[in-house]
Amino acid sequence: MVTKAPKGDPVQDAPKVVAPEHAAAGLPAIGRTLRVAQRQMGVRRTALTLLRVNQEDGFDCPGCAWPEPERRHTAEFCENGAKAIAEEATLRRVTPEFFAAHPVSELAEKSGYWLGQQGRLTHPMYLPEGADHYEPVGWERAFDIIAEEISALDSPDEAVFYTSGRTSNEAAFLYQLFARELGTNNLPDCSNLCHESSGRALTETIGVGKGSVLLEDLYQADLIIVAGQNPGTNHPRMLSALERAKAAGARIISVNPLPEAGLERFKNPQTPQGLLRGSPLTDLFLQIRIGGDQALFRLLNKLIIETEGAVDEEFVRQHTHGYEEFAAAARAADWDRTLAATGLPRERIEEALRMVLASRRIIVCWAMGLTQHKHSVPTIREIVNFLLLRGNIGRPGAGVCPVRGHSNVQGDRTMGIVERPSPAFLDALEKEFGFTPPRRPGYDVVRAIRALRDGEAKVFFAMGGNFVAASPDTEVTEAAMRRARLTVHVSTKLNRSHVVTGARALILPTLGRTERDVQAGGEQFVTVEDSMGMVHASRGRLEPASPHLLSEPAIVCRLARRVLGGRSVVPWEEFERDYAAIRDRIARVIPGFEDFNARVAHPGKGFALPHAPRDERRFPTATGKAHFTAAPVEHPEVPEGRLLLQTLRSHDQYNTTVYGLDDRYRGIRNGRRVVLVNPEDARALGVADGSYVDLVGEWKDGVERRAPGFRVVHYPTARGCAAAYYPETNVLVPLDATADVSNTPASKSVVVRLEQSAAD
Ligand SMILES: Nc1nc2c(c(=O)[nH]1)N[C@H]1C(S)=C(S)[C@@H](COP(=O)(O)OP(=O)(O)OC[C@H]3O[C@@H](n4cnc5c(=O)[nH]c(N)nc54)[C@H](O)[C@@H]3O)O[C@H]1N2
Ligand SMILES: Nc1nc2c(c(=O)[nH]1)N[C@H]1C(S)=C(S)[C@@H](COP(=O)(O)OP(=O)(O)OC[C@H]3O[C@@H](n4cnc5c(=O)[nH]c(N)nc54)[C@H](O)[C@@H]3O)O[C@H]1N2
Ligand SMILES: [Mo]
Repeated sequence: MVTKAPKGDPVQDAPKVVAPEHAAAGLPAIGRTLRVAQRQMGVRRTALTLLRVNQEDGFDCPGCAWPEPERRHTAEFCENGAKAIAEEATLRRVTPEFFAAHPVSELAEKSGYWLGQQGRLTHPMYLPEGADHYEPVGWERAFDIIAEEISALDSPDEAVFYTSGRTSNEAAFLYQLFARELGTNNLPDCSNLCHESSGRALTETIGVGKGSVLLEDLYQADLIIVAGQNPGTNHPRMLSALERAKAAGARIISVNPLPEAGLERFKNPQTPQGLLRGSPLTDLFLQIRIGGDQALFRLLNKLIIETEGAVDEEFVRQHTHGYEEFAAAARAADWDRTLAATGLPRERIEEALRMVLASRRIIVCWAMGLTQHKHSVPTIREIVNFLLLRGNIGRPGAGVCPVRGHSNVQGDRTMGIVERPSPAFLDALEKEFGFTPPRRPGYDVVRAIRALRDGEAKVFFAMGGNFVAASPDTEVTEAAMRRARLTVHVSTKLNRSHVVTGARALILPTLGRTERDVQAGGEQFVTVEDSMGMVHASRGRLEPASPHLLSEPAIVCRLARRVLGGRSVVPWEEFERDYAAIRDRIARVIPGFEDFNARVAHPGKGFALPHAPRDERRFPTATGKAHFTAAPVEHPEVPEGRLLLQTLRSHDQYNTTVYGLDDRYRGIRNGRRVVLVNPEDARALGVADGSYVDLVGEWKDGVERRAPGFRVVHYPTARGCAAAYYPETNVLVPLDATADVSNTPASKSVVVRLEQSAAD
């Protein structure tokens, strides 16, 4: 057994392990917040910036998509929101001199953490074919290069336009408008890697692919189930909402293979008593095996159906379709198979059932723990079945709550960033602008990678994000990217996608959320939509990181003018001048945005987008009713001697942006190459705590995927399961291992074996 770290980045490969914490937030979080922020921004800028987060006249936190409460605190942000802001408002800079000093071949050897730590991008940069150094380039020349490569394509479908979820509504609307006027629906986005499974399952069953609850509903719920989500790290402000819900009488069940600190106890830094004592949040912890959720909810559904008077028959009769077929499938659910699939003791499920039956109003919240499996779509449909049975959709205090990731990922979809747009949306675009948008479906993320790999796509353009690091099957994805003719990234910070490029590459530096955006028509603001369908304005206040930055809307407008030239029928110049002109068009194209400008004119006064199931118990499906569905129950099969690995986030990262090397709540310090393994499994496999292993992925294609040099940490995860951080483990997720229907990479269920790391 090797007990020493293998050679590698000495900073990153020296993890230390202490006991995990059992409570989230509290005073240490405040202290840490300020220290982290001051390191990047200095004291004065820290105070100025953090006080503007999520305030009525300030900017929307670029962290997560959790909504802001009506009554706001002066400090309406959290430790991790502050890290996201510090990362953007940092005083460090990546200048042309930096690129002159560091060839791309050298940068490609650096960790993502190192790249991100270098600071904000200040100039448009160009990597000519065959060159090893990025060089500064003027904006006009940059757009010429893109136009040159796009006009050399045989079809607009050879270009791919990716979006990450920080892009504002205004920029997103323009971006899809440009792609469609060019003639393609190739608009993959981070949703394809994220909540696509939720969108697909919900659209099919309730007719709207978004959550059906508002913040107020949480405070009225009797029971909140949080499944496959780690809010203490990824949506910390949700803990305040859960605390308030509990104070109003709600009970909470958490369903997770890991005991996550935030769900155990929450020390609210905004109330004195919270700081002192902290409140326990979870009433019942179901430590489920990875991928066991569909089986769990199916059995609960059977038990509800078999309980006299438990089904809301009136609701089922009036508002739903497919009950009989579903009920027959549910009755066939079997205790033994469920216990095997979930790894749960029978008493725990019985306790959960008692809590369900005692609750009139139930909300189910979830995130990536449910969406990134082969059977994610049927799992989420089963949750819909569960809620429909007792009439828990379309009444206060009840409903579905997929907790979205990026701060505007939901808004981007609303604006038409989607590779399979609805005919109604395309009709509205056509009517408003007078060109004929393409009707062929475009590529999602996985299909875009295949197209690049196979030489069918040649230009890759990204509005934000870090496509190469966020996508699965790192080696395949990087090779695909290198085959492109041109790769372009509109970015704020340096990342891996800038150094694994096509033959030519461009980096287009842009303004962040925190920064002042001044155009010919004056100072601008943008709008965003949170996880609960609330739309509001966001206005940056800081001086831009460099005078050479353009805003995202300005970049799209200039790109469109240059690429489309005289054949465009869209007034790009007017849109760049004044974003109100963009909002006027959004108001005419997208339902729910009527009087858009008037409704966001008053600071802090956002508005809720309509949601038929929530507002009127109306289900815009094919039958006009909510659909029960009866998919066969699945769960991942794990061969003897193997573990089921989930790839997840540490407390010190934002997706591929690594803020630091600690995962405080889980007791991991100074390192990210760790694999959490249940001590019993570790003993059975003969891997000692502190030893080093390679994670070797096993999949049906027979290709061996290897992530070398992970320190084993004995950790109380569910039996048979393991956990390690993304993106270091993306190399293990096969491109073709995706969720049925949604095509989302199954990055929470990777079968691996642990191999001793080679001694050095
Ligand atoms: N600070 C910070 N905030 C973020 C992000 C970030 O990286 N950092 N990312 C943002 C984005 S884009 C997103 S999508 C969200 C992600 O938010 P989360 O979904 O909370 O993120 P993950 O770290 O992937 O955590 C997945 C959780 O699901 C559990 N889980 C894994 N497999 C299963 C399963 O089969 N069943 C069940 N029941 N649970 C399971 C894991 O143990 C873990 O608690 O957060 C957003 N907010
Ligand atoms: N194995 C595994 N893979 C996963 C996941 C997982 O759980 N496991 N999660 C998936 C999920 S849920 C998601 S959402 C994706 C995330 O995928 P992406 O959204 O593509 O990745 P991010 O890491 O969020 O992107 C970070 C980059 O965005 C740029 N950026 C930041 N702010 C701005 C801005 O305001 N404007 C612009 N133009 N650029 C900006 C910066 O340059 C930064 O380097 O990853 C997915 N990949
Ligand atoms: Mo996400």
